[in-house]
Amino acid sequence: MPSELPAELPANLLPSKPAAALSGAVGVGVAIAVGEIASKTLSADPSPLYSVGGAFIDRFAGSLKDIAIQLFGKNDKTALIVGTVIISLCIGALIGIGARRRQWIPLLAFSAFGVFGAWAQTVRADVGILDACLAAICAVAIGVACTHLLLRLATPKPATRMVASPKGTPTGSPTSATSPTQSGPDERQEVSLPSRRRFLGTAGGLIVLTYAGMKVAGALAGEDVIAAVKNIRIPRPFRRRALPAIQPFEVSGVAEYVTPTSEFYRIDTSLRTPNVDASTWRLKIRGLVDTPFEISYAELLAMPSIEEVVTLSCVSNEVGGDLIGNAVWQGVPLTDLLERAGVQAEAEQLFSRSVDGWNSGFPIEAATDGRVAMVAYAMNGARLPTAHGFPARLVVSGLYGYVSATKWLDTIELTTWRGANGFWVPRGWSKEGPVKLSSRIDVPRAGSRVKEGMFALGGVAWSPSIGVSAVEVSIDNGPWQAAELGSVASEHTWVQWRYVWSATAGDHTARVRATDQQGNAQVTANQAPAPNGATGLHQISFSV
Ligand SMILES: Nc1nc2c(c(=O)[nH]1)N[C@H]1C(S)=C(S)[C@@H](COP(=O)(O)O)O[C@H]1N2
Ligand SMILES: [Mo]
Repeated sequence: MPSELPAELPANLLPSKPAAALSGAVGVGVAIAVGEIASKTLSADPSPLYSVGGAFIDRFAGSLKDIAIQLFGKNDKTALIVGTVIISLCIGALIGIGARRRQWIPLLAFSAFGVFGAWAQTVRADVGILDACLAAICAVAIGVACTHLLLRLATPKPATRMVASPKGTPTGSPTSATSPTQSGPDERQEVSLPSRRRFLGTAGGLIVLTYAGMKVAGALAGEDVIAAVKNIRIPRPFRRRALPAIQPFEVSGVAEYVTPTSEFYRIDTSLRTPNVDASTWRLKIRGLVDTPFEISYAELLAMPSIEEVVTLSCVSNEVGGDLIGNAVWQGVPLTDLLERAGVQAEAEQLFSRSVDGWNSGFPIEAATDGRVAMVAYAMNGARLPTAHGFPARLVVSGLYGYVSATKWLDTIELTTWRGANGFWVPRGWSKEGPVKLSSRIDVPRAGSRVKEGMFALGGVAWSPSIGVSAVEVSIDNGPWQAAELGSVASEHTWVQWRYVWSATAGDHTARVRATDQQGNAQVTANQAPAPNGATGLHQISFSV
């Protein structure tokens, strides 16, 4: 064994473990920030970080049976990204500790990170492989360099003077025959300790730079949409849909008939809301059609449009839940686009894809049977907000969002029923998703206390594309009593209801049920949202 190359460096010539851990973690942080900036400047968006988060959602969204997986509200998404960063930093700390004795570890481990990030970018989002690799190489190179720089600053240097023998030195052990240093070099090296201030100063500087880099990357992400939408003017609809002039009653606390855009529920799997540039966006229509075509945003807006009021509901909405809203939508009827393409006889499914890869599908009949089915570009009189699918989305009355309401619409493909499955189908949700007749009590709130005397209960009921014909209320399991119904723009929207009751002191329960325009009664058996929508009657307890 060549004696001049000891397998292990003596421990007193290594960086301390905390310093090494910090070096690795800072290196990973720098690499993530570089990945963010590089992918923004290379237009390799979404970045490695967000692509990895997205891949996580794709992979695990279905196996987490909880409905929260479909919700993925703003907080869940932030939590996912923050969690990904924290886990990465911890792995970085381990890399740093490993690098104390094995200098090749950072390069290898960071490269693995880079490959994973680039893989997620190219496979999950359609980032070009060259751009993804370039971003990964920048991130890995700079991250590894920072880790090594810090490790070097933390490494004690051998002093020139050698100490002849441990004998007689205070650290020398009389039982050194069994001590692990026995096989090491005979001489003890004196070391000059690294400057703690220089190490911490450099690490701190890199952390500040990383933070600033993430902020810059975030700002780069916000810019384009604002620039792109400045000159957009929504045309007047070719055919308007009048809102009810007045409602026969108003119960304060009941959901407004038209949900304000800012209060409209939001559900999607996208980690970073797609920023679509309307000036280059094109809606593609293809598949089993005679003449596939593409249409630009300006061309879409130039087509005759309709305005319709449609209630949109999420399949994850629990009985009594609020994942539902009613809005005025403006857009181009699907039938106009399908006519232009010439749908072939074998086509059974209208399958649509979002710019971020999410997809959904429903039977073609839903687009052609006369219900509202459109490519919508405006919501409540303004262009679609980014969160709700700018520049265009599908709105189909009577179908849950997960099978129909594709936001950031990119492609409409006509295919067979077996030809494609939407995003949620292999994740345990039904292939077909008609909205179930349902009703909700908004007033009084569950658990609240109301005043004795005449009191109005109120809420909403819906069966989009069929309409609601009756709502009944039962207090304390008493007989079902007819509620008054509000006015509606069409059968595609929910209806507000009111039931006036003389409140007597004590604890009470209230239940609500609805009947649709075809005479079907609301299903009373309780069923969870998965796989095709919750059933059961909404019941609340309150006291007077
Ligand atoms: N691109 C894309 N579109 C999507 C989704 C999604 O995850 N990605 N989710 C769908 C689901 S499950 C619902 S309920 C509706 C919600 O639309 P909203 O966010 O405008 O309320 O969008 C649908 N469109
Ligand atoms: Mo949904």
